[in-house]
Amino acid sequence: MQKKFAKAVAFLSTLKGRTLITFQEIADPDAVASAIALSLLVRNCEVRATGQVNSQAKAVLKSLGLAIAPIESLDGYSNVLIADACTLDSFGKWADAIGLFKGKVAFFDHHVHSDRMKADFSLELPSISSTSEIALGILDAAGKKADKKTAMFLAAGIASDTAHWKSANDDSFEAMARLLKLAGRSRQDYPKILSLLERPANPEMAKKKIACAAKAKVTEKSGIVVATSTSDAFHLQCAVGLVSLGADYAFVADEQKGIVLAARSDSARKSVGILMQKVGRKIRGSGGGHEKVGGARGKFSDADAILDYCAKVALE
Ligand SMILES: [Mn+2]
Repeated sequence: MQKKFAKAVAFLSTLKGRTLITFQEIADPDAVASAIALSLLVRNCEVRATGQVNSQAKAVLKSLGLAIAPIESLDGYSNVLIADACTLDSFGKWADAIGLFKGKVAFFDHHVHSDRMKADFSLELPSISSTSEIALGILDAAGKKADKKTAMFLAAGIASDTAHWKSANDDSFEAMARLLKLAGRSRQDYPKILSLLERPANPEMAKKKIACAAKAKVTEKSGIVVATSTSDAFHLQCAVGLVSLGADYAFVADEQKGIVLAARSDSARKSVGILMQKVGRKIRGSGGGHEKVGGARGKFSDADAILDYCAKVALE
């Protein structure tokens, strides 16, 4: 791992000209934090958003007195660095421009995906629970200490991406302890992070999650429960909702958008990212994700047939 971080430092030190650092369209605290951390290592760079940041990232930015402007154009940049994403379709309206970008492109990510973008450099570490930990590893390898705000943001990135430690490992706890000391503004940093990440529930999301659960189909084999359903919004939250009701694996499809989102329980064994690579191939698109959540995008006209396929691969 140390060698990989050192390679990333070496790559970053070769960059010439202006550098854009960005992340997925609806960026979470992990994406924004790792982009900000990488910016400490690149001369002449700007962190800009491809779309919006989510409500948690917004809350953290506001509490730290930071703001991130949207990308206006790729003209004038010699390099584009991507934090916490590895596929072009993550970038919404900027997908084509980033795909056609003539300068250097690199990504730093912890997702697994079957359709990774081409890059001049990539650091892909799916065994690490957040890109914030990857960014901290790169800062360490460069001998650069995170300032207080960056440390606080990285701590929020880890807390949010590990879903409050559910997918954490011993390294995550060590990184978190160190970041909280670096943030060091008060002894209240951790409760502050938790309060920023706990955004008020969105009533529209609650309605979609309940409707999705109400029409779910349940399959059980040898004690493993798979729930499948459809929704036209908040797909991932719907899948996570089905898992919170007790499903080991949950898949939520949307025929119109050609997507399937998935989640699994802590006790289920299969990597959702790897399952969704299979599902992505099945729907003539691509898929991937994390150990416990993931998604696939492609084309299908029969959601029931695809959801049956999802249940089959989860149970086989
Ligand atoms: Mn992440």
